[in-house]
Amino acid sequence: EKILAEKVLEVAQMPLEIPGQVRKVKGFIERLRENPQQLQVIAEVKRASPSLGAINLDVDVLAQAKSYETAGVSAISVLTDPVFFKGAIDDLRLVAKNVDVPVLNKDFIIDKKQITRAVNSGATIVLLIVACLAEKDLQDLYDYATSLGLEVLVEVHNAEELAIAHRINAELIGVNNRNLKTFEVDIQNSLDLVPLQEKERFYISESGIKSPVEAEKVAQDFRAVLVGEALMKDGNPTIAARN
Ligand code: IGP
Repeated sequence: EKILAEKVLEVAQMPLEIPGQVRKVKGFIERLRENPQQLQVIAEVKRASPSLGAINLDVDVLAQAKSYETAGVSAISVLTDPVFFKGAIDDLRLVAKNVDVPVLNKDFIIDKKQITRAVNSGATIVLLIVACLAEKDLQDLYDYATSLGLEVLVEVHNAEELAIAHRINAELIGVNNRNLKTFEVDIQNSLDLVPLQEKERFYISESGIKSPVEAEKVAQDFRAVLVGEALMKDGNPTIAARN
C-alpha cells in the first residue's frame, strides 16, 4: 500500500506521451515456443529492494545487462521504481538501446502513462500485478498494452489471483514466490499452483531462485524463472536447464 501511494504521486507527475512503435526484437513468447524443453531465464537488474535494502547500488547497469545477454537469457527485467527499488527509467532506456533481447519494464503499473513510457523507452514487455489492481483496471491496462504490441507478464501470488489472470486471458503468467506482506519467499508457492495451470498459457516462477537447486524444482512445470538478487550478487546467469 505504501508503494501504491507513492506510485500515485509519481504517475501524477508523468507527462502524457504518444506511444511509438515497439522496439523490434524477437518476442519473449516466441523464444519460449522455440525452446520447449529448456527452462528459460529472465534476468533482472535490481539495485535494491524493500526486503533487502541495498543489493548492488552502484552496479554498472550496461555491463550487467550485457553479461546477461551474453549468457543467453531470454529477456532482461529492469526495475524502474525510483523510491523502493532505486531503479530508473533511464536504466531501462540504456539497457534496451544496447541489447537484442526483450526487455521487461518491472514496476507497479497503475496507469496507461506508465505503459506508454515503457514502449517509448524500449521495453517490449510490461508487468501487471493482479494484487495491485481492480480487475476492470487490470483488463483495461492489459488490453491497452497488447494493443500497442507489447507482451504482458501478469503476476499472481495465489489461486484467486491466478483465476483473475486466466479470466483476462493472460498468455504470460508469473507466479511470485515472495509474499508481498511478509516478504518471505517460498518456491512452494509456484508448485502449489501447478494443478491450476492451463495448457495454452506460459507460466514463469518469480523470486527466490537462488541457485540451480531452486530452478530444478520448478523446471518441470514452468517455462522460465525470473531471477534478480542471485544474479546481482554474483553475475552468473547460466542457471540450470531441464533436459
Ligand atoms: C526477482 P529475486 O528474489 O530473484 O530478487 O526476485 C523478481 O521476481 C522480483 O524482483 C519481483 C518484483 C516483483 C519486484 C517479482 N515481482 C514486483 C518488484 C515488483
